[in-house]
Parts: sequence; structure tokens; C-alpha cells
Amino acid sequence: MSDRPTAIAEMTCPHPFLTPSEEFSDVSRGNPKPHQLTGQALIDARMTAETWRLEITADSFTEEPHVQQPATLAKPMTIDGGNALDLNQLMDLGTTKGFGYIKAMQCLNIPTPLGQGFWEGVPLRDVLQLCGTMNNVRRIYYWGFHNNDPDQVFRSSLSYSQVMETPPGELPVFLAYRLNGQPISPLRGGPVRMVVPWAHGFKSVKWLSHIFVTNDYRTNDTYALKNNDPESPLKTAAYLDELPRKVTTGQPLDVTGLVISGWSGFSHVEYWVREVSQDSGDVDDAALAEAPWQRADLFPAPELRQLLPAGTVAQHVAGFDASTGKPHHWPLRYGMAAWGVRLSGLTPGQYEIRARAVDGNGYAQPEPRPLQKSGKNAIPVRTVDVEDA
Ligand SMILES: Nc1nc2c(c(=O)[nH]1)N[C@H]1C(S)=C(S)[C@@H](COP(=O)(O)O)O[C@H]1N2
Ligand SMILES: [Mo]
Repeated sequence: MSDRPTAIAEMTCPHPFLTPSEEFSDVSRGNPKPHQLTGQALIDARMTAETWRLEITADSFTEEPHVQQPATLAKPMTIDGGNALDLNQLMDLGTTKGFGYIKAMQCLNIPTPLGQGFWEGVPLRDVLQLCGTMNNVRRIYYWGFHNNDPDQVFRSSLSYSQVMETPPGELPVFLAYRLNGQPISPLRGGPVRMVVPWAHGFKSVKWLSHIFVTNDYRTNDTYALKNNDPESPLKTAAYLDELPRKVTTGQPLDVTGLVISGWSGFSHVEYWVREVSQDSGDVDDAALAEAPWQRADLFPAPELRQLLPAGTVAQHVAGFDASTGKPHHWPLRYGMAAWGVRLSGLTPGQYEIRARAVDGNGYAQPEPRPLQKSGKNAIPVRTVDVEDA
């Protein structure tokens, strides 16, 4: 067997950099799913631009003996009080506080990315400031429209500190109202969706309708109830595209996939081509560690100006150098890029092809967090038969 990687420049990238809104893989609960509503039902659900309202209230929760004081907000915003936030107010705030960033959406429980979008919106902390002084707030819960059925609620939460403060070079949680330069469709969680840059999709609640500040310190996310780690940030992981089941000798085999740069950053993607026979044996952790992994290349970063929807001010896009238009990291933090390698000269036989990402600290997938209930990052594998032409 010989595999000579060819320059990635000769290959065609099979993935668009931004996923069209309707082409994201969808992960939505509810019956009916809120985005299936139409006409008056959509209006009643406050899922149109005109009828959308956001309520921000405080939880009266206390718990003896340790949680003595409930969370408070100086100025709650409610529909009954006539001061719930509407979309015009949110977008007005966006003219001074708004910005955009490119982020991959990835479900903790699904082993392929759902899509990547250019999201625009306003930081959650700037929205909370509209409510004046807060006291005894330790967590911020939020949920979206769920057919007015408590059993269908999909709720996530963040700590007060995660919402209020952003480390240098990182991105704040924000309330997004545009995706790829367009209003967010009901299908993608519009009119307004929470987007939590560093997190798996379950923190990015769609059809946002309520923010609820509390002194309950528990991480009461809906996702916590299904054995998931409710604080798991995005994993750095490589994903492998489908491959043809059979190829003939002399025909080059293009192996491609996506990679997400997660919480621990990104170093490179590696692949391993293994010829299998009856006595090859299983691939266990030891075999994976000793395998002759080779580096694959990333498809290059697209030109930012070509990428962004018309009218976007490049200076407002986090993650890129404002003067050169070049990304600070590639892939972007919490973004994804495509990788590839061209294999040629494979002799007849059966092959297993694997891929993995190595993160910024040198850990190869599925390390450093191999538990799959903190994010699906098992090493993907495909089998290909090479036959004589
Ligand atoms: N209101 C609501 N928001 C939600 C969900 C949901 O079921 N209801 N699913 C979450 C999960 S688990 C994921 S992975 C992402 C998926 O986002 P997408 O459908 O836009 O790809 O949405 C999140 N936001
Ligand atoms: Mo998810």
C-alpha cells in the first residue's frame, strides 16, 4: 500500500463555509414543533417579527437552610406589565451593542456538525441591563416557545459570571436576530435565538421567549435530565465524510471531512489508512495510539468579504483582523473548516480510513474528554474496497 497525499489545492471542498439556514440539520423538540406552526398559530406563539416579546423575570426560589434570599430585578419586563422587550427595541440596542460572529452549531449527542452560521445579535448582558439592578442572581435560565405545554419546555442556563464577563478574545453569549445576513427563520429558531458561542447546541435555545434569573445554583438544563454533562463546552473533533464503498486501482480517493475547533483549540487533523485482512485484529486504544497517523491539510480560509452577506461591516465581525480581513485562528474559535487528503496508489484490498483532531494542548480525539455524554467525538471510520480496474 502507498498513499501519497496530493496538495489540497487540487481538491474540491465539498462543504460550503456557511450553511444555508434551511440546510442545517434540525434538532427540535415539541409536538407540533414550533417551527411547523403557520398563520394565526405563529402569530399567537409570538414567533413573528411583530408579535415577538421577551419576558425577563426573577425567580422567587428560596431553599432552607442555605438559600435564604430570592433573586431580584429592579425592573422586570413582562407582557402583563406592558413592557416586555420587542424586536425593534432589541435591534435598536443592536445599533450600538450589536456585532456578529461565525459559529458552528453542534449537538452534544450527534456525531456530525449541524451547520455553521454567521450570527448577528446583542450580548445578553446588555439586554439584562435594561432591567436595572439585580441581586442574588447566581444563574440565568432561559427557554423558548413550547406550545404552552410545560412538558415540552426546552430550557438551558448559564452562570451569572458567564453571562456578565468575557475573557479576552472570547465571545459573549448573545441574543441573535440575524443568520447569514437574513432575519432568523422560524425553522432556525427565530425571530430571536440565544447563541452561546462556546457551548453545544442545547445552550442555544430557539424561539426565545423567557429569561429567568434565579438564586438556585443548580444547572437545571433540560439536557441535564438525560445523562448529559450540562456544562460541556464544544469539543475539538474531526468528522469524516461518506466515502464510496468501492474504488478501482489507479483512481485517486479523496478523503474529506469537517473539523470543529472547540474549547481546547486546534492544532491539526490526522488520518490513518489501515489495510485490513482476516488476522488484522480489532482496533483498541493501544492500536490507535501506535498507529501511523499522518497529517491532513485544511481547505484555506475564504475571503471574509466574499463570505459575508452584502452590507455587513467587516469591522463588526468578531474573530477577524479588522484591517487585513484575515481570521485570528483557522478554524475560527467555535467554528469549523473542511479538511482533505487525496490518496492514490492504493493496491487491491480492503481499507479502513480513520480521522481525528489534535487539540491546542496536544490531545488527540477522543481525548481529553473521552466520555461521549460530554460531546460525540469518537474516532470516525469508513471502509473502502480497492479493486483491480
Ligand atoms: N426551544 C428549543 N431550542 C432548542 C432545541 C429545542 O428542542 N427547543 N434543541 C436544542 C438542541 S439540543 C440543539 S443541538 C440545537 C440545534 O439547532 P438547529 O436545529 O438550529 O440545528 O438547538 C437547541 N435549541
Ligand atoms: Mo442537541
